[in-house]
Amino acid sequence: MNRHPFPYQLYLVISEADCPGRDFLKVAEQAILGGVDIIQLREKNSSPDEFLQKARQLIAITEKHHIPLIINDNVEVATKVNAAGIHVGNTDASPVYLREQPLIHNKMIGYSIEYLSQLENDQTAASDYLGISPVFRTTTKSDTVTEWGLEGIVKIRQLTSKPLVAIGSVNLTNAKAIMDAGADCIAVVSAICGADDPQKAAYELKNEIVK
Ligand code: TZP
Ligand code: MG
Repeated sequence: MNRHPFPYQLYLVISEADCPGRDFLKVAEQAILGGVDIIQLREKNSSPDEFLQKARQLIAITEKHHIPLIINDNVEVATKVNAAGIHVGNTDASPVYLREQPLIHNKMIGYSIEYLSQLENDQTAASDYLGISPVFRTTTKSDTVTEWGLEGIVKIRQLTSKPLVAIGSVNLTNAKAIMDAGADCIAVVSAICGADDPQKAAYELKNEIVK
């Protein structure tokens, strides 16, 4: 199976709450300077207005650095800021539905895989990349289903040619093994947002995975 190319390798998933005591916009910019090449804004506890405002602030930074901004599970925010894409989970608006919406249809659509059976449906086909969610259990997101592990990546890699983005407790120690198992990209929250020096953390992760 020919793998679909994916031009991004280090994906930062961020919310203001992931960066206590710090300006999340500064963390994002430092992460970009360190090598993050795609960012997702994932705001779970902010009001719709706050989400929109944060997206507006963050897209000013991602556009300045020419990297895509993906919005987690919010069509209105994604369209209003003209984000590059939208990321949805198994219980959100479906990729097939999003692909039919005039304002969304040509945006990048990411879709989290929590069950192997999701690979057999049209939703996967309608997506541009698949999230392996989570590759390892994480305290950052507690309501997860399957811990895929490296074996899960290998298995999913055999079943689809879509780009695979692994998320969940990804760090400097396991990043290379995750890529070697068949992921195209690693996504992190705490490995960068929780680091003393987000730019250095991003640089070290990127250095670990670039061939
Ligand atoms: N989806 C699956 S795991 C996860 C999300 C958003 C959180 C990953 O956070 P961390 O801190 O990189 O483990
Ligand atoms: Mg969701």
